Amino acid sequence: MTITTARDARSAALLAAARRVIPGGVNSPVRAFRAVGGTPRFIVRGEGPHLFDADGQRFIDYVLSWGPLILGHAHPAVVAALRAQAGLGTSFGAPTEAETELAELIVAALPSVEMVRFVSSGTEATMSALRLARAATGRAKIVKFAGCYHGHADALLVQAGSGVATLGLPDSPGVTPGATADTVTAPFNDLAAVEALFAANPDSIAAIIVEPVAGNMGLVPPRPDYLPGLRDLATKHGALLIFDEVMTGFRVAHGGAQALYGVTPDLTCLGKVIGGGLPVAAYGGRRDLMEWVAPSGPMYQAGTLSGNPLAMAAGIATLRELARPGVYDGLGATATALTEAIRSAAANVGVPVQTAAVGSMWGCFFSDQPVHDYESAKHADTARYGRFFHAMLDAGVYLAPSQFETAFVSTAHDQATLDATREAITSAFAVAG
Ligand code: HOZ
Repeated sequence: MTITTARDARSAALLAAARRVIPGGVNSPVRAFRAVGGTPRFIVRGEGPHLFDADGQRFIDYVLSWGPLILGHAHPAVVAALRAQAGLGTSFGAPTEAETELAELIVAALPSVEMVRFVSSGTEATMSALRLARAATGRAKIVKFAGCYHGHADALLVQAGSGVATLGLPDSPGVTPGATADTVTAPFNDLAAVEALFAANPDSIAAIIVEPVAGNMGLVPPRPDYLPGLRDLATKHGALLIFDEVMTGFRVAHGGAQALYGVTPDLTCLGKVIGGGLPVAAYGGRRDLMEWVAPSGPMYQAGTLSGNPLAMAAGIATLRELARPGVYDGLGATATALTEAIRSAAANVGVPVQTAAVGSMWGCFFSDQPVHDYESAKHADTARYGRFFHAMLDAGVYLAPSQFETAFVSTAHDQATLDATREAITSAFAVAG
């Protein structure tokens, strides 16, 4: 039973209406507050670091549309670019110069990406990158890691993080055994397990796909030897290494996790930040691989709204802002300050907590054990997270409604925002314990 309060009465009414025509009343399960209880807030407006809900409340937002809004809500440069493009037309289904411009910004920033193909969602990007890896290697199997989430394509919905982890689903009905027969899994941060998969599947693994910084089982950074080790294993066994940088691309560093950790993947998936809040994703990589993609080569992949001009305009405006000197240092300092605030407030009330920050991604687990993979992430106290989440919400701070997600900061999160969040953290620990 959902208890409605004066603070969420309008959201509750809107949810009831939505539930009549939309499954669960939401268009993506992670929005539904299922793991924390209560009413998902219906949002009417965003501005800078703030969200405003249908009941007239203001929240400091650390979800930021699940990562894309690295400049905060309604950044003037993004809004101006969208206004200008909207007046010229919203979709042509034909090439535009803006597609080349955004592609050039990406190629210039990411060391491993020589060519890029735009799609409309992260799911499409990972699904297409896998098809490409299979086409180029002539092999069928893929390695994925428990707790990593690469969108909802059938072959990747195996031991998946994000909403699948939040809802505690073993696997999804509708995904046939055939669709996942070529997906083999290993624990994150465990190189020996990957070596064992290669030994058990000789000459048949097309690719390893990994979130270089896992962000869909909560935030779990890679161990220092992990990404270089995956690179070596892929090369040694003739497989491709795919970095799913949908979350980390242009977020943990201008050049993504591959620049931060100095590891070169063969293919990269992007999304979120590159669309500046509009539906854009991409896959890219070495020229010889990307030239397999139709019409250059035989691997088919297409999309009516791919390279959509509004989305390109928002992406270009965002990446231009991110090229300013010092942007990533500032973002990283804010994220680190937030984890320090959580650690110190937790210590004051004797609550065990593990925190992590990588660039502008940050997170915490209510656990007395270090978290390095999905098993250790699942050890966290999700009931305590739920209490903390609601205490923060009551104090005006909007976090992800699940222990198994990552928090983000934007360039709009200034000192005043940080100070207000610190106060909220202290009061939330006092209330939620
Ligand atoms: N990667 C996002 C959250 N972990 C996806 C958001 C969604 O599923 O709606």
